[in-house]
Amino acid sequence: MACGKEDSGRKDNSSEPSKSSRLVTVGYVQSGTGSAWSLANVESIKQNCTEENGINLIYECAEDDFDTQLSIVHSFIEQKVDLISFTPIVSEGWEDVLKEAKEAGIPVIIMDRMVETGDDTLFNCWIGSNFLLEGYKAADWLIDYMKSLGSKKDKFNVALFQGALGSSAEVGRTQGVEEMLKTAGNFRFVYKETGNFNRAGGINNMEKVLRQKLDIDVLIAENDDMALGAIEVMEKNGIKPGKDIVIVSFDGIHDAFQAMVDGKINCVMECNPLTGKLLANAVKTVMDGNPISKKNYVLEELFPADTAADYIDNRKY
Ligand code: GZL
Repeated sequence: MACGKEDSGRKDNSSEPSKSSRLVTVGYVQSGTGSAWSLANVESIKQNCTEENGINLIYECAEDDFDTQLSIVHSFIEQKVDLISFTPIVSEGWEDVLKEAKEAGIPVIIMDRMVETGDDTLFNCWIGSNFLLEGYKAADWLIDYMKSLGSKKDKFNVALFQGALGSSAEVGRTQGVEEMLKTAGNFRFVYKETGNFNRAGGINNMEKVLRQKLDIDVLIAENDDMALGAIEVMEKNGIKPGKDIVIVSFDGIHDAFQAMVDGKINCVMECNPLTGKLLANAVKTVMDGNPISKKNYVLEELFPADTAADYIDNRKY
């Protein structure tokens, strides 16, 4: 199928078959693949954005480099793809390239993380998670859990391992947990650093916490890969994860559920990566010129450790 402008379904085509019934060329660029979550997300997109579903997918990965991601989106515009989609590494800095796509008449679907452009006409729709709510839910659970331990401490020391700084996932989770725990009054953040959503980041930060001889009651890791890295370091140093240090994490990958079953993580806030079908459906809707909500939130739940055994066998990532 030509992916030229005239074939991209943006004209009135009432007399022709639905454009979405013909192959649509979609340029998709993933932020990176450094976490199990992102690998599951890529798999879901590749499994659903297929020719059987009317899509010719051009898949690229920016490997967590924002300039690379921008240049890949520019290349999609030059290739005159029918539609552009991406998971923005960071929220800022998207105005120019999105204006270029708009001027080229190429629709844009943003996945997972959000962009901050101040002009939501620069994209057709967004499908992803409510990261602020994720942070609130995780913190809310933690407040009750620490109360249930009956500790005599008036303040709990918290280490926060943040995700990729400036990503809406990191911004939302950080804001959510900080607001809730500061309001609760009996938590203080004694360590706060990014671990870039990867296992090495969890290892490096936990080693730094130990070098600084910080007395930590709680670790909040903004994704499971960092939590699992931290657990590795804790166990090497005779610290019992989930007991000596309460651990709350985000994503809900299988290994995190196993860690909860093993008593090493106390609670996981799910962040659903299985959005490939939602993207494929949104492509059809947009290319047919049908209305679509600007923001589409995926469903996700909070999993305290005592529920993990009931769910682990059904986890899909
Ligand atoms: C959140 C997603 C985050 C995950 C990390 O939707 O952008 O990026 O929480 C991933 O695991 O690296």
